[in-house]
Amino acid sequence: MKLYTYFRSSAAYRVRIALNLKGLQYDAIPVHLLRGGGEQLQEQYRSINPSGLVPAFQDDYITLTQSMAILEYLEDAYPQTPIMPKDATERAHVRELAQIIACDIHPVNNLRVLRYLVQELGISEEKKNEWYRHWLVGGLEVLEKHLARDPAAGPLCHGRTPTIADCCLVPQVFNAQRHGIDVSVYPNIARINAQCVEIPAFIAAHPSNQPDAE
Ligand SMILES: N[C@@H](CCC(=O)N[C@@H](CS)C(=O)NCC(=O)O)C(=O)O
Repeated sequence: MKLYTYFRSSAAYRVRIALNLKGLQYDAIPVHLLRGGGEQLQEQYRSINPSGLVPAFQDDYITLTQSMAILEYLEDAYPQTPIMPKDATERAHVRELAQIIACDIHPVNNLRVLRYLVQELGISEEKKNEWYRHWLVGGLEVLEKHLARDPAAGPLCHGRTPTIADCCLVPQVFNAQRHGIDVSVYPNIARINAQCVEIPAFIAAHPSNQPDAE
């Protein structure tokens, strides 16, 4: 198995957590998002992932992009240590939580979007940071409301064992903290994150523990 990854990429971080939870060994192939204008945009990497984003994942004869598709593939192909509940309604619910992050928060704050705002639309660094904060804080507020009203939310997003929702939450909180956003104002998010970051699979997936960490 190969994972094309960047230590600080939150989408790759999701996949690293899932691989670790399932005890799967993989080769980490670093793709530097900033060096030389971005290795993710070079032809060599685009032949693997045409969208020029990390992660990309290879297993036997399959090449997959999109972190959420990779997480679901891992769950289907390697059912040991499940990261999804079995029940259909619970599964849908876990996907709902994960997608608040992966579909509603993350894409509008991606590097290429922020670059476009500054380089093509001429937005100042200050306005760019305001944009980032606006979508992140708004999304965390929504996620917090879901977790607060959900009887299935336990020590983790759904009960006691990590799911794909936790695989998404922890990297997003890492990003928020890196940008100086205080997540303690979201008690459920803060509590779940605090539990997760003690789990060895999450620790090993942390950006600072990656071979390409700077
Ligand atoms: N929907 C994709 C998003 C992947 C993505 O946005 N990756 C970011 C890093 S977290 C990236 O490669 N950014 C590089 C860029 O924007 O040029 C997924 O979930 O895999």
